Amino acid sequence: MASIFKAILDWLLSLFWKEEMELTLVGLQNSGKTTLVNVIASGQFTEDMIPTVGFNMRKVTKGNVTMKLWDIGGQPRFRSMWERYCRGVNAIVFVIDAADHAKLDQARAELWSLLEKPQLANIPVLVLGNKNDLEEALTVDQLIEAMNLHAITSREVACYSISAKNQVNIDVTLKWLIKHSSSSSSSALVS
Ligand SMILES: Nc1nc2c(ncn2[C@@H]2O[C@H](COP(=O)(O)OP(=O)(O)OP(=O)(O)O)[C@@H](O)[C@H]2O)c(=O)[nH]1
Ligand SMILES: [Mg+2]
Repeated sequence: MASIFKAILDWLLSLFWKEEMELTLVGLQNSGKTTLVNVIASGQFTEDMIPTVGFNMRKVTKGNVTMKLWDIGGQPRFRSMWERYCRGVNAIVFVIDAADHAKLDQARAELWSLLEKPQLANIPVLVLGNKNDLEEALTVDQLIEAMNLHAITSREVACYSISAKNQVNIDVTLKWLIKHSSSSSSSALVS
């Protein structure tokens, strides 16, 4: 009986308290963007991902928040699209393969080039160092250093070390994202 009551209450609350947010995932190819979207949507890791051609859009509902997730291909030929898909979103999620040391410089250059676009000024950025299940993955502090995140002062930025594969820190990632479904929040760099 109590559970029926709670279900009705939840349903009533959801009628009055519904939020929608739009997020864009960018980052170099093979960093794990599509894998992460799948994990968020289904709670399951899917091993054999094919590189994204162009973009995918997924709508996911978590509690009372509906997230529209734009997952953009990371290969060089798709990077000119990144800015367009980042315009007007609640947050930009920049995914990095934290274990691929050879691509870190390129990841930093692409991140900074994106953040310099005037149209994207002030949009909060969440930098995710993915694949922390791999031994060679950078720690969150190393990633903050490598991406020079402390130099970002004009917008909100946070950085987490995650594993889409082992579902590590997906909860804090979602929490941060949902917090940014309204533009009223403010917080400093999280490490
Ligand atoms: N070890 C490990 N592998 C991962 C993780 N997340 C993704 N991968 C693997 O990394 C590869 C690339 O994943 P994708 O999700 O296709 O990467 P993407 O960023 O969408 O790539 P593009 O669509 O080309 O931009 C796949 O083989 C995934 O299984 C992780 O947390 N740990
Ligand atoms: Mg992809």
